[in-house]
Amino acid sequence: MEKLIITCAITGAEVTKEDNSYVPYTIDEVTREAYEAYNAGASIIHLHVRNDDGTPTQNGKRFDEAIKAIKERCPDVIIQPSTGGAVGMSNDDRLQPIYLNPEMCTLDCGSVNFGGDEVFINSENDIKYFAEKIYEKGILPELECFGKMHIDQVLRLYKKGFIKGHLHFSFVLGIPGGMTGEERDFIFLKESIPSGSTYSVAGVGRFEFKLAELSIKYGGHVRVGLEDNIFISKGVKAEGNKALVEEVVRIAKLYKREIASPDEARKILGLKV
Ligand code: KMH
Ligand code: ZN
Repeated sequence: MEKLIITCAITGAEVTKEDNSYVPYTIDEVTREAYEAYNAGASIIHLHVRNDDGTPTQNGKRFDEAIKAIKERCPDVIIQPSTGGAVGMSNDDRLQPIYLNPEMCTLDCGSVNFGGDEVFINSENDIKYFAEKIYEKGILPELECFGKMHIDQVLRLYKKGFIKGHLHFSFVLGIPGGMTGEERDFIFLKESIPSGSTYSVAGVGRFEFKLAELSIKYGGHVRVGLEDNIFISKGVKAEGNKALVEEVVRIAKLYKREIASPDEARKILGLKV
């Protein structure tokens, strides 16, 4: 089986220090969390940035500062900035980090309810617009799918040439309003993608480790991190992103699945080494 790519989503846009005091806001905090996750086994850092007060931002300068600081401590790590940002941000605001020429970024492949009044909007035309800008820069998008219909959307856009090259999916399951993360959901999704493509699974909340284990078992890849889940076990808060990555490494050992270094992850994803 291919080595396991672990992505760590260190901060996101929604969780706060009130939820878990390790959620990083400042550049120093973001760098600490990325460094510790990398040392624990993460080869990709899924990156959102915040202002020092914790509010989410897609400001290009803030991303630049964060990426430079992370690269100084972990020079070979793959940085995957979010183009999702936070609910309600404009498309051009969300796209700011791609102008820093990262190797990867996210491409959200459909709309989804985010609980309460929040709707994360990604219309078909939005996806085409993001894809055009992302491929123009030669960036590999991680295709974030919150349910089966988003995979179908990707396949339609692939046929029409709007999405191209290697298909690397991320199944994000367990969002309130999105698809749940039961085993049957995971199996349905992994069997719905074309052969030759790769996938990673991000289980939100209680689904995080259950889905990580399934993906490890079936040859997929895994995303964990405080963006998705703040607990290491029921009712016990994780002491940072490092603890979440270490738990994935522990499960991977049980299945004799080796962990990919950043360069090994690049090879699996078809990125330049
Ligand atoms: N924060 C969510 C609204 C992504 O990074 O591309 C969107 C999100 C997806 O986190
Ligand atoms: Zn994100």
